[in-house]
Amino acid sequence: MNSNKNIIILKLGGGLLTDKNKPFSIREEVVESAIRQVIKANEKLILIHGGGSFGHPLAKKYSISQGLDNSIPNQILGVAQTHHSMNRFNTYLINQFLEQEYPVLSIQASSIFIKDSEVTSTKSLDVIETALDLNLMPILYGDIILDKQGSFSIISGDQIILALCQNLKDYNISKVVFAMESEGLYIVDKKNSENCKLVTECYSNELDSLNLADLGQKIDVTGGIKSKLDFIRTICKSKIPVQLINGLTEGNIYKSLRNQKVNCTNILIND
Ligand code: IP8
Repeated sequence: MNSNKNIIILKLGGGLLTDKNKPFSIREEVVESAIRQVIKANEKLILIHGGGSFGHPLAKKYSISQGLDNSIPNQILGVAQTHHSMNRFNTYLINQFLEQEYPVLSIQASSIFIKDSEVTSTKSLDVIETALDLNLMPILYGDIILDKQGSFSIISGDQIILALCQNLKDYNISKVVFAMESEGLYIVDKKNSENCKLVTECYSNELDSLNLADLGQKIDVTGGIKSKLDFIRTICKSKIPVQLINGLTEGNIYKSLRNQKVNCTNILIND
């Protein structure tokens, strides 16, 4: 049963925090600014981060999201390396919080989620809820996920968010914020098709009918913008609004966490 304990889920996109084209490269100033804003906002939240250049190149090299394939040399080693690489990236973020004496707890998705063919399940999210009770901010990240059918895959930050939206018991998620590298969704301007216009507000059931502008979004192993829209629709079905913000604009993360006005895309839920 949901009590009145409200939290926000914030995802810091991997493309925001790292240079996806250069393996193992952290955009240090972006990370530092994001962490500073999270600490300053000091809201109860679960932080999720993506894989960026620590996850996607390795996951792609070993085709991890396609599952076990004995024809791929060293694929199992690749699973271990992908997990470890994400762990290293996560440790970098955790260290920054701890240096500022902000209590955070790293939780590995590969330890609390398992797949059985297409279904992702978890025995319990108690560890996350108990951490929240203790004001210990849980940080989860895109990871590898094992499959009971003797295989494995990738669990993206977005999949983790969805699982949290559907399974947290004692916390009410007031919104999910995706900090990305653009203000949100852009549509082709009807008056001038050369231009595109930011969608500042739209209902989740309107997402399908948007004439989205192609901003050349990079496709990653977990699906890029199309799959993000599918996740957003499903999150909204749990009656949770979604906000897409530009994490590169100084102050946006803080403002969003404090519910201040941000130039961004707000996806509202239908009653
Ligand atoms: O960046 C992917 O997480 P995402 C994680 O949230 C890996 O899609 C390991 C590629």
